[in-house]
Amino acid sequence: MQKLNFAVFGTGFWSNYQIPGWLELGDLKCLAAYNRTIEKAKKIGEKFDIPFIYDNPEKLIKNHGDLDFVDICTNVETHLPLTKLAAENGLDIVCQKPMAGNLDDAREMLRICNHNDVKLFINENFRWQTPIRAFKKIMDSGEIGKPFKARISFCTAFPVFENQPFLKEVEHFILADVGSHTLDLCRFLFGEVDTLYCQTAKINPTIKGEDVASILLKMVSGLTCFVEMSYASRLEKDSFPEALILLEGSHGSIYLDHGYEIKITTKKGTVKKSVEPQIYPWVNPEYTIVHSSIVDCQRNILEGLRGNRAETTGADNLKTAELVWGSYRSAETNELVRLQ
Ligand code: 89V
Repeated sequence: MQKLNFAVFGTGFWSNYQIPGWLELGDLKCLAAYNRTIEKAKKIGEKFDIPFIYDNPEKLIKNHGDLDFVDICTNVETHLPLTKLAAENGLDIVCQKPMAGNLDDAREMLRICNHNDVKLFINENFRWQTPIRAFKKIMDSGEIGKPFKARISFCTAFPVFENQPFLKEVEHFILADVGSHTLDLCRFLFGEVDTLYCQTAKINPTIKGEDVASILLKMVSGLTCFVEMSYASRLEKDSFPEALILLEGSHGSIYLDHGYEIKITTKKGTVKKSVEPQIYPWVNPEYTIVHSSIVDCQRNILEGLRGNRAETTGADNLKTAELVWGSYRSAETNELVRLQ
């Protein structure tokens, strides 16, 4: 297998997990890292033995004609300009979620990549979590009959701003940051969306954006799905960073509970299965399931980079972005938004 060389753009919190995720897959070399604050890039360079460090992305690309792709994990407003830079230089792109800071930018990223004939993938990892893959398998087995109703919850009081302080300043917070994941889960499990209605709230007075969102979706299949997310929820058991999912079907239900436990209930009773993720030594224990799923997501993207099918392409993730920005529109206008 041909070894692929890549550069990482952005050496903040997520690069500590994105880079070792790639290195788990073998046949990959991180040649260079860029960050606008060079000291941060140097730190990550030392940690992961990256030979070339830059505070100028143009220079990085100019100096490294041997790159195969770039992994963009900078703040969201730079996703479009960095995608443009990489695409115009013929490099394939892997970009952190949310894809862009608005729908026009997301569409433009896709257009630029198509125009320059380079591949674009979004590092959307929640759908790669081991319990969620197991959940889908059980659903697809038909054991609970025809699904008609679901609920996806990501409600927590986890102090997310300690690791990602910039999230305090963003105008669009929870729908963009967490909704990108939960709405993508909805599409992954239940297919495309017909209509949605959303309400948001800001509970934490020290942040700029919304920290609570409730969305009711009607899927093309007819199933209704309630998606709720909150960083203002002080609950008996904090489930961060797990998404809890309940699905009801004509013959029973499936519940993905805290601690990676799946409960299948039919007329015969309830069967419990524990679906633990693989734990890598470099994961942050507060984010285990999310960081572990990075490897499976990147393995699939690597397939895509090598010319095979991958799930979280730019074109696919644009549909998730349409749900995120459709939810903002619904909350703003207090109206139902039609997707199809
Ligand atoms: O993946 C993310 O963007 C993180 C979360 C904690 C939701 O996993 O913000």
